[in-house]
Amino acid sequence: LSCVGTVHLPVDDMKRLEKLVPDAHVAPKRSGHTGEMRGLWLVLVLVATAKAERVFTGDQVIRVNVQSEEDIQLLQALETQQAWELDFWLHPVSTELPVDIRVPSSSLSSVGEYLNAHGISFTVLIENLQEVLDEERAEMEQNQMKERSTRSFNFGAYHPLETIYGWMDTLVAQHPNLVTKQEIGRSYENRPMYVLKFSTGGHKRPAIWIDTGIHSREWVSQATGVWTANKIATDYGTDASLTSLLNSMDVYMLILANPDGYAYTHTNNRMWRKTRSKISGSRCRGVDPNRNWDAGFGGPGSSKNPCSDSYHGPSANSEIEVKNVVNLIRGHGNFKSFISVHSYSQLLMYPHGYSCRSVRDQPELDSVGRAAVQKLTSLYGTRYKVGSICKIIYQASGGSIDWTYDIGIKYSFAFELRDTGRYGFILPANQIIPTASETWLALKHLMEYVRDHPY
Ligand code: 0X9
Ligand code: ZN
Repeated sequence: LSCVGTVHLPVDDMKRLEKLVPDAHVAPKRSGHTGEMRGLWLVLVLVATAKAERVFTGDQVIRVNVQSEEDIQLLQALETQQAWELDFWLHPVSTELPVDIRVPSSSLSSVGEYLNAHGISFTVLIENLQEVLDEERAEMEQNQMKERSTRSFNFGAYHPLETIYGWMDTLVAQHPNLVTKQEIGRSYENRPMYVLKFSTGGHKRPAIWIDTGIHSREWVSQATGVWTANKIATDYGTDASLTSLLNSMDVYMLILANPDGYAYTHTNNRMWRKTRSKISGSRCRGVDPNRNWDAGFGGPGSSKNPCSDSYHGPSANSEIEVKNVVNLIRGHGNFKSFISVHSYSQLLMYPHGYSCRSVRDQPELDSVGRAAVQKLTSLYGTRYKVGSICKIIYQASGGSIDWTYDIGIKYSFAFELRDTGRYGFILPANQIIPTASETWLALKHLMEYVRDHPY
């Protein structure tokens, strides 16, 4: 991959950065460009337009070194302005946390000047986002051909929605006495939303919920969901602890919690995070499905601007994808644990996000979380932080696990999987299986704890 680790770009090098970056709306005027190359560019641009797929040529992902409260305020001002179309992968919240920003190529010089003028330094995490995306796409297509010829499914690869839905049927067919597929409703664009239910019998046994991919661009989340579902199905009957768990409890997995968004990341915009619903009175589409739950809805850490990536939506549960889950959880009434899987940052979090005051079960949730993360780390040494959403990342209102906790599902957790920013949302496929394998140890610990602590 073309990613260079952390190439330090001192403030003095800003001039060089500017030279590297063509100005907004001006054709690249690098000296080496021949007419032929320009023709090639044109073809590439036309092909991309025909496919309606957004390209990120020259976009960079930068990591800003935050030193002071003043820096945070300056970055927050940067986030509120919309002219430069910045995509904050990690938001400016405290001096302890990095701030990662995808900067469109046309805004690189402006952003550079802004940071430079305020004496804020940064490093480049991804030099040319499109190169990394091209690599990811090529790898995916290669894998698709291989899977077709070998009639197999590669858990170490990213897959489009249709392939994942097809694989679900295979899993159900292979484990008919354990796994069923239930449609919990349709998405805004009328895609079915499937839950995989792992059950050995009984009626509405105490249950554990796991969802992945509520934010569509966090691909390692959905891929981890697929691997995990397969792991549960294959280990039942051989892993004694998992077997005992499934003999008294059910597990529900919603692997594509945001199917429209996921399809859109494959066809139109790899960086899409939200749903795809139309917002009346706005040219922008989509609601952040993790700001749309009925818990502190519309409060701090969510946006009322439909063009924002953290737009909370017109009302709580306005998104059918959220509503479908709410209906299932409420209708069931016996969920003991709700686990939502995101990426990235390597965190295991518990409620609340809408408030920084400790919840009643804070000590217990914290110690269970710590024990789970210890298991995770034991596999490859991957380091995780544990804490409440509000305290370890940022205040965020309308999140799923806040709602589930507040309706009485005590063991509500959210993961932020790998990495800590080298690749961010574009985690290479060769990290899927290691990520899923280590996460499994934490998930298993949480599930066993829930089994052993009925309430
Ligand atoms: O901001 C978010 O929604 C999550 N971070 S992410 O970068 N994946 O978007 C964190 C939210 C914590 N989880 C829940 N509130 N469920
Ligand atoms: Zn997320």
